[in-house]
Amino acid sequence: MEHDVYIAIGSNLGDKASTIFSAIGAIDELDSTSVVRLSTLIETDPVGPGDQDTYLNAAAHLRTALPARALLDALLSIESDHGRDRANEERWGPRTLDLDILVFADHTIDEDGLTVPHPRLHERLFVLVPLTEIAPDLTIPGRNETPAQLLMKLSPAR
Ligand code: A4P
Ligand code: MG
Repeated sequence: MEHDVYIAIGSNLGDKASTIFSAIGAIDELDSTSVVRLSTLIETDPVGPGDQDTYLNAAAHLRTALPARALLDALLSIESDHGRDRANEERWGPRTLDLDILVFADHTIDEDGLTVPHPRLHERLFVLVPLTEIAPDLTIPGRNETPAQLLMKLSPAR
């Protein structure tokens, strides 16, 4: 069975745009997975410690027959293939590529190493802006609100 999945993509190290396009290509080549839609790449100020470069952020709509855990493992290995070095980085520090599962069909998952919908989705402008572009009316499981509604709540505070 195929699932509609939404992911967040971020990069703030190296050639950010090339990394993102290459990662999208790699995702499209995964078994029984295709990229349906990619948002505009937006430049965003870093949320996190210290003196980091700006990010390029995007969101993508995928269709996949992979289970959520298999998709996560595949995304983590695409991150490594693009120079992500988790062993030597700090939380929310610079990274070549971050691929997060935002929404996996109507599933809510809370397992070791996998929480879906993504627990910080609703508070991140850099996630909600591109997600609103590609899926304004998607109902976020567990929140029963759309990206557009979540974005409107967030905007006045920032
Ligand atoms: N994990 C659990 N749930 C998921 C999920 N739904 N999708 C686990 C992906 N991974 C998930 O991830 C750590 C572990 O989370 C993974 O091994 C996986 O098992 P990570 O990629 O090392 O950490 P992360 O994504 O940096 O962590 P976190 O805490 O989710 O960070 P956020 O909240 O996503 O923030 N500023 C700008 N402007 N743009 C950004 O993209 N990103 C971050 C990361 C901070 N500041 C940013 C940006
Ligand atoms: Mg991540």
